[in-house]
Amino acid sequence: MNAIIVGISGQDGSYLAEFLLGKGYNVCGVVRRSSVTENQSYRINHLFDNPKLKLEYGDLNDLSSLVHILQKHKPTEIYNLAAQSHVKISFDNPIYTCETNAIGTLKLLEAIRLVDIKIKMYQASSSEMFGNNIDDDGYQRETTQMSPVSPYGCSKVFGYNLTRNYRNSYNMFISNGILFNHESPRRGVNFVTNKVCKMAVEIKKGMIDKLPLGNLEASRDWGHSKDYVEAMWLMLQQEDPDDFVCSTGISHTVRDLCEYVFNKLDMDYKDYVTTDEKYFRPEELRDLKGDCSKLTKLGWTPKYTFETMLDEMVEYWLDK
Ligand code: NAP
Ligand code: G4F
Repeated sequence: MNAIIVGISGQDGSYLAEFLLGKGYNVCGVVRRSSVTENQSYRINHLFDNPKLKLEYGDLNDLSSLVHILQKHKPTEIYNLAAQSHVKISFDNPIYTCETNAIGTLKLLEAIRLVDIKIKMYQASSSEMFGNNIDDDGYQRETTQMSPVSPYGCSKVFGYNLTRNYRNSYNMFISNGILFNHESPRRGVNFVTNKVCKMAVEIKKGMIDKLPLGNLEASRDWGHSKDYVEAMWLMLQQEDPDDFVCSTGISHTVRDLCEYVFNKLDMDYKDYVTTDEKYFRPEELRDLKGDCSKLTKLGWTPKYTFETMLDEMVEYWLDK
């Protein structure tokens, strides 16, 4: 039970590390060199006393670092969570996004092929890959056609296709989790849920006056990261590798999100939320709603609802 998490310092990486350590795994986290290490590790500082956790410097863009880490830690499972994960920023930095998310994934696949082809791999694929395609019943699922509408979505389709190609060509155990949006108090504050929770609390405390947002009508299927990392692990415990959608099946607009969070703080979002062109994307993904029935057949069910997740996030910022 040796797991490597590439991207351990991110939202999902930190919850997955907690989950795997709780199951008795030896966990090696791959972190990038940063000039401000304390900022980089704030999500995982509380795990540092655990002797089963080790960190290694490495980068998805550096094949030699990946090969050395795999040779040293001899993992049975690898979770590839590393990415430039912000959709809007992928329009500003498309080449970096594709080099990391697409070619970086290829480098990890090659490292596994070079070191030990029997290592199981989880690939963090995304509902962003579907773009604006929706099945007739209003859902996206494993069979829905993929037509991404952002450099990020394109990079993830590359990673998804390549992992399937390696699975079929070399008989490797690689599963894609096609995860819909998932959030938590550990979510980056430039993603819309945590931005709204943090800034609504700041308005409540009199620290700021307004909350500028982009498209309020976009709708997303929002779940909790803690629930979704359990699904990642479950996918690697199956007899055979496969691809699975992970979602709640319920979607809300950004406007609904604002209404819920501001109501919770006894405020009316209409008094504070403004729109600013700079938060709109050149091409927008309008609606996401996932059908995760294939995954629920493995026994997965989310514990959080949209409301309990936002309650936790608002409480976090109130405490802070
Ligand atoms: P996140 O918080 O942005 O974390 C991304 C992680 O990747 C961080 O640890 C980051 O390290 C690391 N990273 C970035 N570039 C790297 C590189 N070149 N080499 C090594 N590590 C690198 O993202 P998340 O929300 O946890 O998401 C995890 C994965 O799931 C990502 O691949 C994301 O695209 C995918 N995904 C997320 C969602 C979602 O709603 N959260 C949905 C579908 C798919 P630093 O701390 O050094 O930046
Ligand atoms: O929170 P977001 O930035 O997440 P987005 O773009 O859906 O991407 C997230 O989910 C994907 C899964 O589908 C992941 F693969 C990806 O890594 C990431 O985790 O934006 C959500 C929606 C968008 O429609 C955006 O246009 O909120 C809208 N929005 C409106 N105002 C805003 C804002 N988004 C951000 N980040 N900031 C705003 O001010």
